[in-house]
Amino acid sequence: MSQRGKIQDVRITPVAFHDMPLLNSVGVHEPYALRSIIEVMTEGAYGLGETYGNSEHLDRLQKAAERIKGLFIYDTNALHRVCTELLADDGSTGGDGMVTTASVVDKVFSPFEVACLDLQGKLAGVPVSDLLGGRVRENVQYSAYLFYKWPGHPGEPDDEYGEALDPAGVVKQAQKIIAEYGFKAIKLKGGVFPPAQEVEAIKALHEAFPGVPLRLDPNAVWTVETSQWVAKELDGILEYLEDPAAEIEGMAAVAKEASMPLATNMAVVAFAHLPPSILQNAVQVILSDHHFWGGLRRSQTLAAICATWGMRLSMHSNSHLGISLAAMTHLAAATPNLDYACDTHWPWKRRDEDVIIDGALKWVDGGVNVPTAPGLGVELDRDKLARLHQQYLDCGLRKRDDTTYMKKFQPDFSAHIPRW
Ligand code: GKR
Ligand code: MG
Repeated sequence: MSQRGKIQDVRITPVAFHDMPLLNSVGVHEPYALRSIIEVMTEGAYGLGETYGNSEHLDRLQKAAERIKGLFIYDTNALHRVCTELLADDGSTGGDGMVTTASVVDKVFSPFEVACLDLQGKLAGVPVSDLLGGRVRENVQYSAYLFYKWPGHPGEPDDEYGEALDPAGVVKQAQKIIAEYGFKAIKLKGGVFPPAQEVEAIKALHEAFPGVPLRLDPNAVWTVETSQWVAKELDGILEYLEDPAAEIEGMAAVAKEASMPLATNMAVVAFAHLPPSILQNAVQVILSDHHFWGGLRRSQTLAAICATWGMRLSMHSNSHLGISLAAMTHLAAATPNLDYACDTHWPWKRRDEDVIIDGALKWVDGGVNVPTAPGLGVELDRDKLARLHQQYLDCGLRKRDDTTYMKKFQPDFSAHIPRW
């Protein structure tokens, strides 16, 4: 092991950025989304990582940060080992308000691995995509990720996207988002209205955007029977149906009848879930996400498993900032079979709110050009970081809780599954 690249310090800064009232099966997004920004320091250089910002996760990150000092940025195996030891007695799945739960170790390890790869790239003068095997594409395509939404947060003026609560509103949202970014695939977050209404929304999108691949994701709120009905209704229209029913067993039952592939970021979210899912042919597309699959290299291991077992690969997203977008883009650029348009929540954040210096990530034709500068290719803007950290301190949110926020306005709301 090289003696160069010893981790001298680790800094973790929680930040908050404005979010829009996006509806989903568990409620509605709060006015702010939380993230943690990780800096790993060595030899006068720093590497960046970005991950969830809820306090429970932040606490684990801080504990891990203390333990990884003195390790080498090249020895990510040691890093993973330290996270495993640290979290040995942690039985939680680290879900905390999100619809996806996964391995806590992989979640904690991920941003440190990304930061180490950023540093490795910076010190070697090569982009992270080179460290991951080299770019197989110069531009990583993303999908137009549509949400049913309120016009603005209650009590606040309408936001730039306005209301989308019916098929016409969803089509209008798609037109706006596609006009701005040029996306060539569309995903609708469902699980909000009765399934027949969401089926109508997809049919309206199909009519408005003929030939554009479409996906629907109700986050597992439907029964197996309802999922099978939706699959039949949308035969020949959906590119894939994402998490219609809950758990591997539910997905396997739907898959037996559905004509389109089923995708998941809920039933299979950790390596341990792969064998039972493969045995039952429960899902045909895994939505990878380096934030919970254990970083970029473990996501490539997942890609290899998918290739071996004939599953395809797409990418899941949660509300995120530019460091995550850079990491997602390098990963997809260097992973040949990650070839569906990836999900991103990017359009839902304010353009001027981020922690990186403007201009490094270029949106072209529905995708992001893969940065070619060393490392992730993005640099921290310390003024912006300070601003978003202050916003974190001021906003008072310490975890994501879409359900409680929803209940403030609709007291009878229930996040019970299955709902339809
Ligand atoms: O942002 O509301 C949301 C989504 O529902 C998100 O939490 C999910 O994790 O994007 C996600 C998904 O594909 O399930
Ligand atoms: Mg999903």
